[in-house]
Amino acid sequence: MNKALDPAVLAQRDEAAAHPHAMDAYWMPFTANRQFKKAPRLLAKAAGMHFWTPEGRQVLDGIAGLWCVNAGHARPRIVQAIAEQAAEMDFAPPFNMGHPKAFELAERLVKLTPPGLNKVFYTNSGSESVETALKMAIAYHRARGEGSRTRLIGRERGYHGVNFGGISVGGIVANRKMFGTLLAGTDHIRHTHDPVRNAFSRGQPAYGAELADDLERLVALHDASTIAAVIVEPVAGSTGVLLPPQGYLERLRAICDKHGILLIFDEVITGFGRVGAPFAATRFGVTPDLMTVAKGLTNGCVPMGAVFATQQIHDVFMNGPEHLIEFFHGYTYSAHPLACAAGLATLDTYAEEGLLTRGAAMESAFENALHSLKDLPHVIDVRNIGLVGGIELEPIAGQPGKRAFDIFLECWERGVMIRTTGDTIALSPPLIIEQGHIDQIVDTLTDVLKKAA
Ligand code: PXG
Repeated sequence: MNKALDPAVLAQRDEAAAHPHAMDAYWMPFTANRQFKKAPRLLAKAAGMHFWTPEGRQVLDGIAGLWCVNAGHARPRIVQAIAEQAAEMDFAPPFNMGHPKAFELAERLVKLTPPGLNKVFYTNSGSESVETALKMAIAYHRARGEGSRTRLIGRERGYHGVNFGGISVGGIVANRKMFGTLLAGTDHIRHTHDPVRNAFSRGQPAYGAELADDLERLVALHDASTIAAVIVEPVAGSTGVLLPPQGYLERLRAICDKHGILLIFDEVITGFGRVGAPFAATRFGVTPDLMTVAKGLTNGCVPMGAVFATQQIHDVFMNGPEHLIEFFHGYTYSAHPLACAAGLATLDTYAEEGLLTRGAAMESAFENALHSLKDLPHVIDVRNIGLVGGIELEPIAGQPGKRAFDIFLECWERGVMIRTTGDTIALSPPLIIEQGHIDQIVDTLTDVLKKAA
């Protein structure tokens, strides 16, 4: 039943619209708070490809919530699994205790991961997955007698969540500059964005594999014996949808192997079907040593993240006295029963509907639609893979980010939710998207870009 038409829901909605809550107390994350509170954009309901505002206005979800609701909103099987789990067992301590669904979910997950990544450590977010992977990398080297390998290498423009480790290896200046000295002993390789050579590439750009050699520069500077790991997003999302140049990830893998450096793929965005395969590692045929995920793991319904590790990394930890904890790390809500139930139901939904590869089937339709924007005013690049797309706009002189933000506001008014980062529009719709939705997104963008010119 469509609850939007349920009289009780409509009455609640009228009530909410008539008496909006005061907005002072809530300090909103990654939001222009003052701008928002002057003209709030409230969401009250979601189903399938859509949100609805409290007044009942329908908005097409062009970004899967926040790159996470991969199977679409309010999928009955997932909703039911969460409700049943809450009633059956709301919480179970994860330290020295377990519950069946935590093990079942891990077994199911490692059937999807690239061969070799067969251990699962649960967290509650992408940021926590990143911290966990970085700690695992340093502790792994120490446990195998190479305690000098503590340095963590990220990449310029990288996004790895907001905790101290993640912003230290991350490369987005606004996320770093306010927070002091960050974690000691990090460094960054160059980013791969090269609009001069690669603008309007379809899929992986042709130029830039050699940028992986920047890791050799850091090895020469710091010596490999001090470097624990390199972390990259196989496709960078938050920084504006940057694809790996052809051959780049393979080269990074080879340099890591040559120097005994662990390779971490941050697949918080790319995991669970976003790039047309279960993981970007699957799609690109490059397997990391550690892989971080979150978001699509539970279809965004209950917070959950995870780190996948190789047998070899795991086994290095398993060598002290058997009654002792092997890895001093974990969270109260690791393997939360509601999250595990949501995760299992999410994997069922993905499998039943073939969603983990649907992005590949829809890729050319999505690609053609996005690239039809190529000649519109101020469009300087279009990038895409699977069901993720980036449309880069020329910034307004002296007002970086403003052009894209205005486009975002206008699309919202016209019933399409997009995401912007700097002057790049990011699209990452639910994987259940149909041609009609693609047309609606691109037609709206076409009108708005023309009007804004
Ligand atoms: N790693 C990557 C690659 C991410 O994209 C995180 C870690 C952190 O995840 P949590 O669950 O702690 O937020 C992310 C998160 C955007 C946007 O619009 C992207 C993210 C979060 C919020 C906004 O680009 N990615």
